[in-house]
Amino acid sequence: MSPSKLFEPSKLGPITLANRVVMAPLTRNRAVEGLAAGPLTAEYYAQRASAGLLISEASQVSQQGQGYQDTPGIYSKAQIAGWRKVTDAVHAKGGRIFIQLWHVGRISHVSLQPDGGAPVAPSAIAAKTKTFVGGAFTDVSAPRALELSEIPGIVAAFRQAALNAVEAGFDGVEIHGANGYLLDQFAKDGANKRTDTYGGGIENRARLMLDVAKAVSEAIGADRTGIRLSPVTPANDISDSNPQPLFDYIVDQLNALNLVYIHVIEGATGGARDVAPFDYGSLRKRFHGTYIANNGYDLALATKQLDAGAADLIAFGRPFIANPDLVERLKTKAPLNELDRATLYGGGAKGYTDYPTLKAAQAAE
Ligand code: 8OZ
Repeated sequence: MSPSKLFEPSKLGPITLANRVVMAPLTRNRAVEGLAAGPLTAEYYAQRASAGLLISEASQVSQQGQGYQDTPGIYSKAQIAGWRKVTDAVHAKGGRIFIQLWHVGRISHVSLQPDGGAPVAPSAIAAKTKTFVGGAFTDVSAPRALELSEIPGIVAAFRQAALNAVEAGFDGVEIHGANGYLLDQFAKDGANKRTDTYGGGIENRARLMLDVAKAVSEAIGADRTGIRLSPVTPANDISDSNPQPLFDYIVDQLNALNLVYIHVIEGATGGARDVAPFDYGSLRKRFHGTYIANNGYDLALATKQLDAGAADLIAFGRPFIANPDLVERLKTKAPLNELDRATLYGGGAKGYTDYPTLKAAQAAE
C-alpha cells in the first residue's frame, strides 16, 4: 500500500503545510494574568508543531465574548504579546498556526460579563447547558437579546481581533461559526426568533456570520480567513429545523468571499458522525477553497476521505491533547497515549505539556 495522502504537503492559500493533518481547536482554560496565553501555552503548541496546521483554542474577541473561566482573549495588548510568544515558538519549529476567533453569545455566565450583566444572544432564550466557571460546571445565565444597534460593534470586535491576530504573528484566523456559539445562534432557528433583518429567513439568520466573514477577510485577506461550521451538532442546545439549505446558502456566500477554508464538524461535536442526515458533499462541491473535515477521524477514515476527494485536510481533536507527536504516531501506526479527562479544563502542566512523545516513552523504557 502506498503511504496515506494524509502525510503529503498541501497548499493553504499562500502557505504550504507540511502535511494534511490539522490540530483542531481545543479549549484548555489555562490563560494566565489578563487572560493572556502564558509560557506553558507556547510550549504546548510548539510540542504539536509537526501538524500541518495548528488551530488555536477558541479565543474571545471581547470580554462580552467570553463564556468560560480562563480562556484566552485576543483584544488587549497583553493578550497580543502572549500570543506572539506562542506563534514564535510554533514558527521556530517550522509549524503554522491560525487562531480561532470566538464570541460565545448566550453560552456564558454573569460572573464573566462586563459589569456582571446578562450574556447577549439573538433572542432572550436561555440554552439548557452548562458552562465552566469558578472551577465547576454551572448553568449558563439567562441572556438578553442584542439590540440591532449593537450588531456593528460585534462585527467590529471580530475585525479588530483579526488585526490583532496578525500583529501577534498568526498565519491566519478561523472564525468560530460552530457549536452553538453566537454566530451559530444567529444562523439557527432554534435560538434566533428575531423579527429584524437578522432574523426570520435563511438570508437574515446567516447575515451576522457573513458580515463577520466579510469584515475579517477585508481586514486581513480572504486567503488568511477560514471558518468553522457545525451544521447538525446539538452542542450547547443549538438546533435548526432545516440545516441543509441554510448551510448550502452560507457556503455559497463564503465561496463568493473567497475564504481560504471551511472547517466542517461532521455530526455531533465530539460524538456520533451520523447524528442527523446531512449531505456534506454538497458543501464540499459548492466551496472552491480548502475543505477541512473534522469529527471522529482515524487514519483509515482520513485516508479514505482524502482518496475520495471528500476533504483536503483532516482535523483531529482529542487525540492531539494526549499525543503531541500525533503525526508521527499515525505515520508509523504507533499506539496512542490515552486522554486524561480530569486535566482537560484548567490546571497547569499536568495533562497539558507532560504527555510523552513516542521517542521520550522509548527512551524511558
Ligand atoms: C469544550 C469546552 C468549552 C468550549 C467548542 C469552544 O466546543 C468550544 C469548547 C469546547 O467549540
